[in-house]
This record gives sequence, C-alpha cells and structure tokens, in this order.
Amino acid sequence: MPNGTIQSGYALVAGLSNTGKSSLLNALTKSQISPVALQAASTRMPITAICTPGDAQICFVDTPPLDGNFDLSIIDWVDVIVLVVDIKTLDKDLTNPIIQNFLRRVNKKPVVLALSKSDFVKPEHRSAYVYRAIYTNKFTDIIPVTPPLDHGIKDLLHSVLVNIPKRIRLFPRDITTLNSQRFLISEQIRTQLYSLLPLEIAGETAVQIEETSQRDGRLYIRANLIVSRASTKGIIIGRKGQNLEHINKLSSQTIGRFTGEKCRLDLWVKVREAWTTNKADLLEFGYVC
Ligand SMILES: Nc1nc2c(ncn2[C@@H]2O[C@H](COP(=O)(O)OP(=O)(O)O)[C@@H](O)[C@H]2O)c(=O)[nH]1
Ligand SMILES: [Mg+2]
Repeated sequence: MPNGTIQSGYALVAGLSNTGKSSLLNALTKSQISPVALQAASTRMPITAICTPGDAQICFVDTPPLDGNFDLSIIDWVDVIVLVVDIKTLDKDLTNPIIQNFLRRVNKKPVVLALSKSDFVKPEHRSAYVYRAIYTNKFTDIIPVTPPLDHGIKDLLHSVLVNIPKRIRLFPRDITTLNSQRFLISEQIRTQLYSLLPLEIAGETAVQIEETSQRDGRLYIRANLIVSRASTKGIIIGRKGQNLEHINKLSSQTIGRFTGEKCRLDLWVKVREAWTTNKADLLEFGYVC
C-alpha cells in the first residue's frame, strides 16, 4: 500500500421509509445533520455526514427510502452498505420484493444489517432476530441498534469501518458534510412541515432559503415556504399565525441543534401556482436535476 493512504470511503445508509435511517446516521456521526421527523417524511436527496474514527474517514450517506425515490445506481460508488430494517417487521421485510431487489443489485458489496428500533424487543430476545437474519446468508454482519439511546452504534461503526478500503484521503480533514449548509437548513425546515401539517400540504410545500447571515450574534435565516395553491397559504399560516409560529419554533430548535448556534428564523409563505407540475419551478426548488 503506498504511503499516505488511510481508510477513507463511503457507507450507504438505506432502508424502507421511517425505519430510522436518519436517526442512525446522526448517531453514527454524533451529529444532527439529517432531519428526523415525528411523522414519516422522506429524505429527498442524499444527505452526507463524515465521521473520523481514529485516522479513518467514513462518509455516511442517508438516502431516500427504498420504497420511495431511491436511485439504485448510488450503490455503485459506495464501499459498504448499511441496510436498516425495523426489527419488528424483520420477517416481512426480508421477503419484501423491494428489499430483495435491492440485495440482488448490491451484488458482492458488503452489507451490514442494522436491526433498528431494537428497544421494542426485550434484550434477551434480540439474538433470535439476529439468527433469523443470519439464515438468509446475505449479510456481512447483523447488529441490533437503538440510535436514540446510542445502543449498538459503536459495534455498527466498527463493522462498517473494517469494510472501508485504504486509499488516498477522499475528504479534507475538517469537513463534516458534503452538503451545503443552505440545503441542510432547508431540509430541516421541510421535515418539520411533515410533523405539523397534513401530508398532502407538506408534500406540496417547497422551502427556499433567501438569506443566511450573522445578526446580533445569532444565525439569521430568511426562508420562504412556497405553496402551490393560494388556498393552502392560509392553512400554513393558521389562525392568528399560530401554525406558522409553531413551524418556526420547531424548525429553529432543530436548526439550532444541527448548527450548534442560536438562530433567528424569518419565515414567509408565498404562492407559486402549480409549482409541483412546472419543470422550471421543480428545478429551481431542487426537486429535479
Ligand atoms: N423507539 C425508537 N424510535 C426510533 C428509533 N430510531 C428512530 N426512531 C423514531 O422513528 C421515527 C423515524 O425515524 P427517522 O430516523 O426519521 O427514519 P427514516 O425515515 O428512516 O430516516 C422518528 O420518529 C424517530 O424518532 C429507535 O431506535 N427506537
Ligand atoms: Mg430520513
């Protein structure tokens, strides 16, 4: 191995919707980079967080759900895959055609199975689930995890790390993500919409960051919530502005946790008729490339 090489590479975090992928990525990288919602809210585009155990670098990539907007070609450029399966639905999920198709496509790459939400199963019963997954002969390792309690995270990190090859460093020493701060902030706000609004309204609301700057020792963010129908505007604002205030409060909290700074969020609701069906608008709001 030439001098100057280190373990440096990509680990994909994939799974069905709402299985705990984003919570797991945050726990693995000790960050709050990927938004976690109370209600199912899909990650739209890959979100990256880099962790540096010892001299190594692992760029974890949180992805849209396998049963959603997942692009299988992303598999080709990662070194190892963490497949996240909810321990409660393990049997059903292992025979789910979407998971089976994913595993066929993965081919010879190492796949570590993370049995998520393992707090729902008594500790003494967890090994039975691990044995069930071993039977399939598809996984390099199988680890029960509970990201909010930090359970299993160290073991999972170790299993990923042994599959990261040595090569010339891929990332500068001091970066924690490959995404822009603007994009990550907009995703934090967008995800909170799913916690507070009906699904169809949250799904038709784009978030556009107009300004991020420092004001009075705080991170100032001015953002627009863009709705596709005039009638939706009032719903988002709510009676006496209560809904918008709630969205603002929750988003400010999650942005504060993610950036580590106090922030002042200035939210505006704007209408762009039928943006969800207009290619130029979809491009502008980052929904297609
Ligand atoms: N009880 C429990 N809840 C979890 C766990 N991991 C995630 N969650 C919750 O499950 C929901 C979905 O998590 P999220 O990480 O957003 O899932 P994703 O859609 O796969 O990214 C959120 O409400 C999380 O707080 C876990 O290990 N135990
Ligand atoms: Mg997610």
